Amino acid sequence: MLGYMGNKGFLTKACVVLTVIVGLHIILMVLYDSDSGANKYTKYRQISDFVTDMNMSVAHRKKVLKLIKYYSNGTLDVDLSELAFTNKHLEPCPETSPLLLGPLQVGFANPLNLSEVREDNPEVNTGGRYKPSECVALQKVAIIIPFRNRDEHLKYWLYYLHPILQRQQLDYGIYIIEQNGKDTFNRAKLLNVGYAEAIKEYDYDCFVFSDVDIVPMDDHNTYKCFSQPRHLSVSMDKFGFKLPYKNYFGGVSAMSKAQYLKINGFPNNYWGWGGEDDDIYYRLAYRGMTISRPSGNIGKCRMIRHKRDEKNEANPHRFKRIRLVRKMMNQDGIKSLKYKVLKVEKDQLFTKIIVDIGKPTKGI
Ligand code: UD2
Ligand code: MN
Repeated sequence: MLGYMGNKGFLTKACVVLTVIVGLHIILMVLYDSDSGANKYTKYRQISDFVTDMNMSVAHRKKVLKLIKYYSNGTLDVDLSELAFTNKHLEPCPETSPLLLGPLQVGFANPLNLSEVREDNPEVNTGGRYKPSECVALQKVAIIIPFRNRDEHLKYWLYYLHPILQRQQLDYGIYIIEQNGKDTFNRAKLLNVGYAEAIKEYDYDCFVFSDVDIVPMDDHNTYKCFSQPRHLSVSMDKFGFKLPYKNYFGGVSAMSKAQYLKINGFPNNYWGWGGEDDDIYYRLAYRGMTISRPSGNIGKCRMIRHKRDEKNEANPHRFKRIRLVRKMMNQDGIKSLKYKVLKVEKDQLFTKIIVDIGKPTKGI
């Protein structure tokens, strides 16, 4: 790890030094060629093209251009943002991001201000979208959060998760799926809506489904997909940092598009608290998949303490429904999903989609 970093650091430095020398040479040629009639922008453009030809990453190119601008002593007074930076020379990101920090301090005592969270994450774009500028992300991940009336929890989630996801070098987008109205809450149906809406917007290949109140305590717990469906919230504070039972799949999970479609998505008819996470587990098991998990240490998470929400009382039908998974999973899922989008709100930190998902029919 260290050896690799050291070597890369040396090469980067050598490359910057070489480029700056050549760059300065060009600047001198351009600046002293007063007959050329070229304006400052054209001069800068020429240098920019030259740097592109050097086969550099965008981040690296930006650094070199800044240096050239600095050494030109203000004579090249052009805003860097005016220049188009293309991604054409980027390498794929490494399997493990070199930006990870390891164990993190997570607490929920200090009140948060969303505008500060926005300022702290200047590289996150409208809709909560980000992709690394230093390399091509290995996965395009939609993060889907079922939501109603949990604004305080959402602030903490955004505060902690945006920096983590950026360090994980993911190409990601955040989707808050808000159930409209006051009928009984339906977590799994909201997750299906999140999937359906996210794929309309971008070619996502991985979907992370997360409660709004869970924050990972180690950034090595990457919010991406694996060859088997992934359960990420494996050791939670509320369960004494243990898995509560072997087949537990609640909290935070990740599935590739193929894994999700293989189980016909999630059930739409679990109204109220409980059971839907076990239904999803059985869908996966019945389709021959196994659960992938990080180690208990890497998979540590905190859940913000809360009371059971109104209109999310324990679902009395959950035990009966669980016994019917094998039969129901073909009829009920993403293929039979019906809902109506009422409003889409684009914040810098997230896309919020307010939906009408109906209400439970009698006997369900
Ligand atoms: C557990 C599971 C959760 C789910 C649930 C049963 C853990 C850590 N999580 O969560 O994945 O299986 O049991 O349904 O064990 N929500 C709202 N507004 C509401 C109600 C719920 O936004 O009024 C959302 C929110 O994202 C919340 C999630 O639904 O985090 C799960 O609800 P919960 O936090 O009340 O349930 P909990 O903690 O028992
Ligand atoms: Mn919770």
